[in-house]
Amino acid sequence: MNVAAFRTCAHTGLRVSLTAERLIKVHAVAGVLAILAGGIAAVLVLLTRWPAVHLLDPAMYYRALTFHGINMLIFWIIFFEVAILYFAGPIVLGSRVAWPRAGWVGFGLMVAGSLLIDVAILQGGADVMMTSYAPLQAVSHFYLGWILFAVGALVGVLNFFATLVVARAERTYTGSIPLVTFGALTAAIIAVVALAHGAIIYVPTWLWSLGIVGSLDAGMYRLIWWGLGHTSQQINVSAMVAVWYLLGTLTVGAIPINEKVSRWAFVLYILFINLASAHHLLVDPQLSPAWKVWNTSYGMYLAVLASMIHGMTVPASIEVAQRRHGFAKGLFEWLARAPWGNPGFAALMLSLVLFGFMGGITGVTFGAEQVNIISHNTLRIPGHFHATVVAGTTLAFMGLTYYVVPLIWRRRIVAPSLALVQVYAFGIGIAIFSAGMTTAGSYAIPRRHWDVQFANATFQPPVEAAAYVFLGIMGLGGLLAAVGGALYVGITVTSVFFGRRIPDEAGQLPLAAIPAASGKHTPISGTMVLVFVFLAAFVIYYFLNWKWLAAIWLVR
Ligand code: HEM
Ligand SMILES: [Cu+2]
Repeated sequence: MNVAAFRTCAHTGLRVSLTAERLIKVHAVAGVLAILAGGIAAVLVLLTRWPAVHLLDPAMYYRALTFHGINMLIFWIIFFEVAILYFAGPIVLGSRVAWPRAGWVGFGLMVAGSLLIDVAILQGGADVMMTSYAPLQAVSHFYLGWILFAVGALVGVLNFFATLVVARAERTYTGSIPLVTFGALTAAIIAVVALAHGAIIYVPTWLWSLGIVGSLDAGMYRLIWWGLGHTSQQINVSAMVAVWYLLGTLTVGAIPINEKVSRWAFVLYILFINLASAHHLLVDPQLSPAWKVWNTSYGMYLAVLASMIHGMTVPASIEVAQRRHGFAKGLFEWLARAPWGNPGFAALMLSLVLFGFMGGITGVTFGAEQVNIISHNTLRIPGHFHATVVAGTTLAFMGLTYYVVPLIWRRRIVAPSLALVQVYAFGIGIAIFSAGMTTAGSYAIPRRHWDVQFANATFQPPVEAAAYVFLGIMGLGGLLAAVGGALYVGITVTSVFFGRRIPDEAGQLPLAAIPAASGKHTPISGTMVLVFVFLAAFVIYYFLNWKWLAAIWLVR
C-alpha cells in the first residue's frame, strides 16, 4: 500500500486518501455545474408557469422543463451522492479507494452521459421530459446518455462496496461501520435496485429509438421506469438522512440516541420502499385496484415509518447534545440556543422540518389510492416533491458543502454570513414556492402544462381566481429560492478558488465537541412535543383531503 497517498486531517484526525479526496472534488464540481444549469432552466420554467409572466412559448417550455428535471434530479443529486459515497466509504473509514482507476472511469461515463443528454435536449431532439414515457421518442443519443450515466454511477457504487471490503480486510477501523457509512450503504444498495430497473428500461428504449425494436408497451414502460424513478428518490432520502446525522455531529456534537433503532430504520427503506413505486401508477388502467391498494398501503407505510423514526431520532440527538452542553432549561432552550447562525445547522434544521411537514405529509396523503385521484397530474405533485428533493435533500447537501469545502479543499468559505443568507433564502423560498404550488394544484391546476388558461382550447375548464393568487405566491417563492440557489453556486465556486487556505493544524475549524454523557438520563421532551405537533398536522391534512375527495361527488 502506498502510504504517501494519504494525509492526516488535523481537524478530525481522519486518515484521508488523496484519491478519494480528488474523486470527491470532481464529482462535487460536476454536481454544482449541474445545479447551475438546472437552476437557469428552473427560472425559465417558473416564469412560464406564473400566468402573470408566461415567458416561454410551448415548445421551449417543455424543453426547459426536460432540461430542468434531468439536470436537477439526476445530475446534481447523483453526482453529489457519488461524492458522498467517496466520503462515507474511504474517508470516514480511513481506507484507500479500492479501485482508483475505476473511480475515474465511472466519473468519465457519468460526464459523457450527462453531456449526451444535455446536447440532445438543447438541440431539440428530446422534448420528452424527465420520465421520457414511450411512445414519446427522443433521438437515440439521449437514451444512450442515460445508459452511460447509469453505468458510471453503478461503477461508483460498486467501488464503494469494494472499499468497504478493503477497509475491513485491512482493518482501518474497528467494530461495526459508523452510522453515516451505514446510511450511505443503504443508499448504495437501493441504488443497485434502481440502476437495474434503469438498465431494463433504457436498453430496449434505446434499441427502439434506433429502430431495432419495433414498439414499446406504454404501460410496461411506466411500470419499469418508476422502478428506477421512485427508487432513486429513496436513494435521496437515505443519503439525506445520513447527511442529517453527519451534520448533527459536526454542528452540535450530536451522537445518535439509539444506533440500533436508526440502523433498523435504514433497513426498512431497503425492504419496503420499492413498493411505493406503485403510487406513480395509481391512475393507470392496466393495473387492478387490489394491486394498487396493496402496494400503496401496508408495506409502503413501513418505509414511511422509517422516515418518521429518523425524523424523531435526529432532533432528539440534537436535543440531548444541546442539553449536555448546558442548554437544559424548560422544553425548548436547547432549540432556542442552537447555532442558528451556522449555515450547516440552519440547513439541517430547515431540511428536516420542511421535508417532514411539507414533503412527508403531502407524499403519504397523495400516495393513498383514493386521494390520488384528486391530486394526480396536478401541481400538487411537483409541490410535494420540491419539498422532498429540494427543501429536503438539496438543502441538506448545500449545508454539507459548507463543511466539505473546508475539510476537503482546505479553503475557508468566503462570506460566511452570505452563506447563512443563502441557506435561509433557499429554504424559505422553496417552502413558499412549494406551498403556493401545492395549493394552486388543489384548485386542479395541472402540472407540466404550458397554459393554465387553456386559451386556444375548445373546452374551457373554469379556473378559480384564487388559483392565480397561489400561482403568484409560487412565482415569488421560486424567485427567492433561485436567489438562494445562485448564491450557493457563487459562494462555493469562489470559496474553492479564492477562499483563504486553511493550515492543517488542529483547532482551525469550528467542529462541535461531543458533549460528555452526564450519567443520568437526558430527557428529549422538547422533541416529543414536536413529534406530536407533526402527527396532529399529519392527521388534519390527511382527513381534510378525504373531505375534499368526498366533496367532488356532490352527494346531497
Ligand atoms: C430555485 C429552485 C427551483 C425552482 C424555482 C423550481 C421550479 C420548478 C417548476 C416551476 C417546475 C415545473 C412544474 C410543472 O410545470 O409541472 C419544476 C419541475 C421540476 N423540478 Fe424544479 N425547481 C427548483 C429546483 C429543483 C431542484 C433542486 C430539483 C431536484 C433536485 C427539482 C426537480 C424538479 C423536477 C424533477 C421537476 C419535474 C419535471 C417534469 O415534470 O418532468 N427542481 N421545477
Ligand atoms: Cu415515488
